[in-house]
Amino acid sequence: DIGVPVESRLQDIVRPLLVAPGPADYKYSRGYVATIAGEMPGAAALTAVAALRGGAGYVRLVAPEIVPGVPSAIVQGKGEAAEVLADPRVSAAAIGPGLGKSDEARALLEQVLAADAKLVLDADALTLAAEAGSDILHRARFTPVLTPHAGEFSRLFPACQGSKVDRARQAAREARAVIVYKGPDTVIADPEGRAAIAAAAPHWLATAGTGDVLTGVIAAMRAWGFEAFEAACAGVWLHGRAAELAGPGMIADDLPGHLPAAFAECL
Ligand code: NPW
Ligand code: AMP
Ligand code: MG
Repeated sequence: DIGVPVESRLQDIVRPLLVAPGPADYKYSRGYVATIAGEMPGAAALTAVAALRGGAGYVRLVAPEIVPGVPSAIVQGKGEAAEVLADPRVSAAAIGPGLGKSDEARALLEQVLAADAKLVLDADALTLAAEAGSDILHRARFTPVLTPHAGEFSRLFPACQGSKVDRARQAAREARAVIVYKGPDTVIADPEGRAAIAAAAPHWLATAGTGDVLTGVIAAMRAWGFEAFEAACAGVWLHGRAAELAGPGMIADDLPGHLPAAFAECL
């Protein structure tokens, strides 16, 4: 009924889009990302570093006070989320990794859904949206990107049926969002019925925190100016390629450091 063929040559979608910064660029012009994390400093750090390595020129991180290993990101306390999101230079916002499911987390999600920014929603933000009813996602001002793993997908879209591609497409229409349904066969689907499959990522991506890295990379692509579907495709490809370059035995902390080499292959 949707009639658009599944595009599995992800690299063909991604390669023409990735360009190096030019002489007129400066940190704010390259994309300003706000990442909103609540409780877990590790996840917050992974998302923020990944947004920077994904090419964002500026990352502001709303997080618990102590965040390890992200000197390039500007860290602010949770009470300052509204102020950060109101900054007109913020072009994309990521929420979910390390957010937690407290009342405070729910309030942060509401603030992000009201923001004038391109959104990437993952992890606990998806679980909170499932509790609130997925219609809450319709509040987003621009087509959001949602990056559920299988557990998060079934919480948010319990009624979707059929193959993984079918379920991703149904979810995209229902949520009016681009869905990145993760796993060894990640499916990226948009509300118009386009879909792409990334089935070549190495299985050693199955380790704690790799999803948090993907969220940051896609947020960087959104901040750069990619449309939601293209940002998701680019993020998934770069993430998988970085994992290949990192090799077996990698941990999520290693992944952002391999993004520049993955990028360089596209230029
Ligand atoms: P089961 O029990 O395996 O059958 P949750 P989460 C189910 C942060 N992190 N992959 C699974 O079912 C995240 O950002 C922080 C995974 C289980 O019942 C979040 O904020 C890190 N799960 C928070 O932790 C590094 C699958 O779903 C449930 C599944 C919780 O995120 C790690 C798990 O989902 C982590 O990223 C699949 N393919 N299929 C840090 N360093 O700070 C089914 N499930 O409970 O939302 O937990 O994904 O760990
Ligand atoms: P999360 O569960 O949110 O931490 O995300 C895990 C990341 O690793 C996602 O990008 C998944 O697509 C990827 N991933 C998980 N398991 C595998 C696997 N067996 N093979 C390839 N990629 C995987
Ligand atoms: Mg996750």
